[in-house]
Amino acid sequence: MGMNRRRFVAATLATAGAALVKAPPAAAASSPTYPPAQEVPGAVSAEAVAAAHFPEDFLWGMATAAFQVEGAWREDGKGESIWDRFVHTTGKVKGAATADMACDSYHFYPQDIAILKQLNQKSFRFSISWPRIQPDGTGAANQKGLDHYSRVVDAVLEAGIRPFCTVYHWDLPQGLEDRGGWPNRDLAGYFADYAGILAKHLGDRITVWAPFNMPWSFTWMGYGVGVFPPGRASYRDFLRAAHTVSLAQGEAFRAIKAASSKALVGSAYGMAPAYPKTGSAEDRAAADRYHAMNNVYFLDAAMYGRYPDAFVVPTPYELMGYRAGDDKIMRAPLDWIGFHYYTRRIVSDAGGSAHPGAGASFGTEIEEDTAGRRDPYTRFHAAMPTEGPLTDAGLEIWPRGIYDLVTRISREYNHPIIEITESGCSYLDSPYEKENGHVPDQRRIAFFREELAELARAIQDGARVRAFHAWSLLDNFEWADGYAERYGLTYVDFRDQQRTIKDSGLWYGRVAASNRLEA
Ligand code: IFM
Repeated sequence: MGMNRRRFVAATLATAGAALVKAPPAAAASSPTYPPAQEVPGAVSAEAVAAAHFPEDFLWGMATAAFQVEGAWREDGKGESIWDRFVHTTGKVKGAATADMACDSYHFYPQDIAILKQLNQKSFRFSISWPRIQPDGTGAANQKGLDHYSRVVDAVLEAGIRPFCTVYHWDLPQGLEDRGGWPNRDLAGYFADYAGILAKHLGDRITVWAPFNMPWSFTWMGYGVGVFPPGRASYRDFLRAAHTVSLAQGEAFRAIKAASSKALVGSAYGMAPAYPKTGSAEDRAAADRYHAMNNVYFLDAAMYGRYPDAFVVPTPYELMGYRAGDDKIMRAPLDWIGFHYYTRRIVSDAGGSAHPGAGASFGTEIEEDTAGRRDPYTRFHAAMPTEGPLTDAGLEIWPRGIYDLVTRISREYNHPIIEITESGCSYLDSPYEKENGHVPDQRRIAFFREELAELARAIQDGARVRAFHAWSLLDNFEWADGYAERYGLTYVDFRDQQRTIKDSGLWYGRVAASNRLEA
């Protein structure tokens, strides 16, 4: 009975999906006004925006992640993930929110892909839920899970869009956490098995793969600080988890390539350009340690088979569980380098103290730095400045940051092909009756316009950036913040799943069609 109903819902959506997208009429009255760009510190001039343009074959895209959008948390044989366990534990997530339904994209994917098509998108970065494929994290694949993603990939290709698969975006099968989680190095092998299954079944159609989304964030927030599942707060566990992930990245790279000769494997790292607080040698060295630990730790593990100089002590190999020969396992010369940009950091040396003082966490993009938690190994203090305007999530907007980050990675890694795998901002604008139901999110348009002007400048200066993915296609489940943040270029009414493309989405669609920002 339940199954019949589900089939009915899916079939109905496949044919009539578009009807659920409320297409707002042309923009009516203007949205709230904001100070002219020139008056905002860090803002990019109107002339620079007007001059910016992108290459003809630039891949405009949008990104999502399975746990944040799919819902259907125990459908078709899916197992429990650590995030399912976390959201079902009282007191962990704002508003007591769960992702049991989220955007229900498990059923609504045809409609979501139709939005991508309508907005002229060329690339769709999505993730696959490991517990849909292997409910406990090991063993035989669940055919229904594979079939689901096979249908998604077909629909993406049918829309003329490149499917970009993130293999892991944080939803570890709970069964593997029960075996010790990422600090257990056996997970590297299990992860490679899982990645190999995906490449074997989907690698005829997916050619672009990133093994991990933001490996520093989920190992640090989950094992070093404990604000994400599994909620541990131990520096040793963090180092061990990070090392297993480096091994897993290398193993998965080879497993994917072995199963699919077309595979091009890269990354989806979280990065923030780090500026030293003062010109002192100490602060400059601290900013370099930040860059090594938070930006390129996993990148160097892949490219060179070694970790960068992130520590003020000799690299703590024993603590991380490093074994002879691990350099060869970690090494995986990526075909391209992908990273996100949201905001920047000002970094200073934390001195001899292991406890440099209280800081704050603003979500997944900043390290938790609460008093007593900072480790004695990296000994830097990273703060998010507030010179530029803040988003509703409290992140500072600094368009120039993407220029500095992209040109640095380009320079330091010998001009690789780069993909921006995520960038975006949370604003809570909602459909406005007096503007015919439009979502007038002018601040998001300004955010992207100025940031993209700086990205165009980096390309002009020689960086080989081939893609940009806006986070996110949809408002969705924002981890420990539940539904209190809205990063979407499409508004989702979580009461009835109605999607309304925001003004920023319509604007971004015109940018994708014209390769210019004055769209
Ligand atoms: O929603 C997250 C995403 O899962 C990872 N990168 C940052 C986004 C916004 O916080």
